[in-house]
Amino acid sequence: MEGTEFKTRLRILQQDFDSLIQRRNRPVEEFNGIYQRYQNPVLTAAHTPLFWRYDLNPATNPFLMERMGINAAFNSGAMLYDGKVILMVRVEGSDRKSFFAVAESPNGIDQFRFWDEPVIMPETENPDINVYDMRLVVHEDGWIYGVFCSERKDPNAKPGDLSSAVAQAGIARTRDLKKWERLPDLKTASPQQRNVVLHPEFVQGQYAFYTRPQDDFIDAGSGGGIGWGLCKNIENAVIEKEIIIDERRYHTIKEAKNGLGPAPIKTPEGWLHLAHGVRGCAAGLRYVLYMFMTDLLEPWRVTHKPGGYFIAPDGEERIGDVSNVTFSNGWVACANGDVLVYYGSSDTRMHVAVSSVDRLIDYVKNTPEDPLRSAACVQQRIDLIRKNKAYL
Ligand code: M1P
Repeated sequence: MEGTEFKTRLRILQQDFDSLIQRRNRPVEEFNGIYQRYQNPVLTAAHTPLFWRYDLNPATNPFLMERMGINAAFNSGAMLYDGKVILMVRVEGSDRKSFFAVAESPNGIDQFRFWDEPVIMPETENPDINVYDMRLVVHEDGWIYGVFCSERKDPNAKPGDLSSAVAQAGIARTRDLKKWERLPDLKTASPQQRNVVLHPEFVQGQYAFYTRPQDDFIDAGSGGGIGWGLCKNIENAVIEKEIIIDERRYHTIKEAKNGLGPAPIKTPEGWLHLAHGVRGCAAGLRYVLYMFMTDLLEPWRVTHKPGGYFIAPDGEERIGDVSNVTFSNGWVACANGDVLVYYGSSDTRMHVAVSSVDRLIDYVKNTPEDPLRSAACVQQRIDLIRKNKAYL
């Protein structure tokens, strides 16, 4: 390729990239009163900097080829930092390996821009093969923690079985989101753990974790749902006693498995929780988001559990690398009471939905619980219809 052609193509790539980053995001027309979706994903693979993907030296890359592709940018932790909204993004290279990278936005709705370099996450003695789905927590001990899934090949897999894997909760901490200290993985009685979340406050003087015990890498098996356990020492985190606080149920949105999303938001009425529930269907697994509330002083005690899903895949969200998935591991409670809910769709891209603490409290407290039987659901709806008669 001629030098001028190289430069022209690079300029076009740069212009396209800049207009993608600067593109304003607008609310969609529909509004259910609970949260407002936005038109564009806040992050996609195309938001990763060109210099992560292209060798920009005409001498070593005369065809201006994309040398190291990015496949997806999804399932992000979130927090406010230095007056910006920060996403700790699960970025997946075209080689299928995930890694973490920070993207920041001045308003949390658009203009997300990746920091120049991905996170350098130290490994443990037993190196992770894949890391993903970090939950960011500003803990009252003063550290920012990142708890994430660390995946390794199953050492007991039979010869020829190249798929069996072991998932554990990796733990790291930082003061500045740049330099990370890796701590030993969480130890529990369960052979596998995923979707582990650190509670932001000490409970009974100890660190507290939400867990998701599972027998197998994919199947929750005897893992009954979202668990809870305390641990004395975060530098060698061991949960001796794990209880299930939000169980899976037959013929619900969380029949196959569930898992906590981001760390809960503290409100005067209780802790607001966002989680995902999974069910199987002919099209495969379907992941939706749901909410519940726990007691302020006993965060393991569920006080309100609205029935049904909060967010389910919609429109283009339904399609991607792993279709029919909405997954959240990040939200931000803003000073003005807004809550920015970040969710990945179909393991491909990131979206935002905007709600508020007041709306979410109303939602969790006043949405009827799942009565678990069709006839009881009909009765719930008839009660609503008859009450509404007075207003028609
Ligand atoms: O592919 C869907 C999701 O699968 C896993 O979640 P869970 O452990 O609940 O099945 C995670 O790998 C998640 O990243 C992914 O979005």
